[in-house]
Amino acid sequence: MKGALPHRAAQLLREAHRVVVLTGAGISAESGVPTFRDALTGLWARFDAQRLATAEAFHADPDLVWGWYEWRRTTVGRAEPNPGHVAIATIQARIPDTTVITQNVDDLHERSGTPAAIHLHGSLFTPRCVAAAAHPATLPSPDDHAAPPDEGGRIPPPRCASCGALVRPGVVWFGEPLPEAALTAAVEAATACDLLLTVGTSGTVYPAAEIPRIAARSGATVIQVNPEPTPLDRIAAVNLHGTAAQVLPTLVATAWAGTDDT
Ligand code: BV8
Repeated sequence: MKGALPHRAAQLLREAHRVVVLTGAGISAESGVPTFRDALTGLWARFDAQRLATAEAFHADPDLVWGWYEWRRTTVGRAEPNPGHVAIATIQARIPDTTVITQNVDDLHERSGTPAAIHLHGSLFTPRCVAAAAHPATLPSPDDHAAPPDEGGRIPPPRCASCGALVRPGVVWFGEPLPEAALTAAVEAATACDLLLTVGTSGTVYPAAEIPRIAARSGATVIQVNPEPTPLDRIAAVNLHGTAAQVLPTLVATAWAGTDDT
């Protein structure tokens, strides 16, 4: 990360009035939560995430897919928010008109002081049954099933207490529509913002990947934080090539250096 870029990015952030922060799996990587494509180890190492994260895969082998999500939920439960999550909560404290939009299904934004993150792809913590009524289901407590071994295992999904249908993870699978209210709120925020900070997303999954592009087309300035180049490099005014837990605290400290108001 070159020296000059953070100062330009810090000035853009300090002068912003309406901010959107869009996060992908990379923001949770330094909390020990593997990114979507890295979350395939052990039993699932031979699978493609995009094929496993589908209704078809769940109906073909519910125990395999439910076991994967329970292993991921257990991993998230053992994780803590990292300084990148905390820096985003600080941005919200400094600039009240800040909307956090995440593609992630973990709860690390909520646990780091961002209570109302918009979850475009649902959550590991809101299971529902597969019936049309989509009855909300309670999560099995760890002793409801033998705790998955570290590398995970097949776990039969519970049955809905209301109708007896299978319970599924409360996430958006490939081929499923995003929650309408979440997507509408995200598009509205991206259209109205003057600065969009995109952190830890490959910008390849749609329609979430449209959000930074909508902001740029609406006249916002885009800053990207990612250790790797992505398709979003070309719409970003500043590309900070580094990790979230390293770059974001530096960005926030530089933006508000010398100001003691919080
Ligand atoms: C839909 C929940 C329509 C599940 C996920 C055009 C328009 C609309 C749709 C499409 C389209 N083209 C194709 C589609 C279909 C498809 C799609 O986008 N396919 C892609 C592969 C081309 N989209 C869909 O199916 C969507 N639905 O369009 O429905 C519809 C409408 C009406 C009726 C019926 C249907 C649904 C997409 C949602 C899928 N669910 N998650 C789960 O988590 O199990 S998406 C999943 O993948 C994650 O949410 C994640 O965000 C995303 C990408 O995975 P990763 O690569 O791991 O994560 P990310 O992209 O965030 O990349 C990690 C980045 O972090 C990397 O760049 C890395 O460099 C960086 N990084 C790593 N370490 C760090 C770091 N950065 C900072 N710090 C670090 N330390």
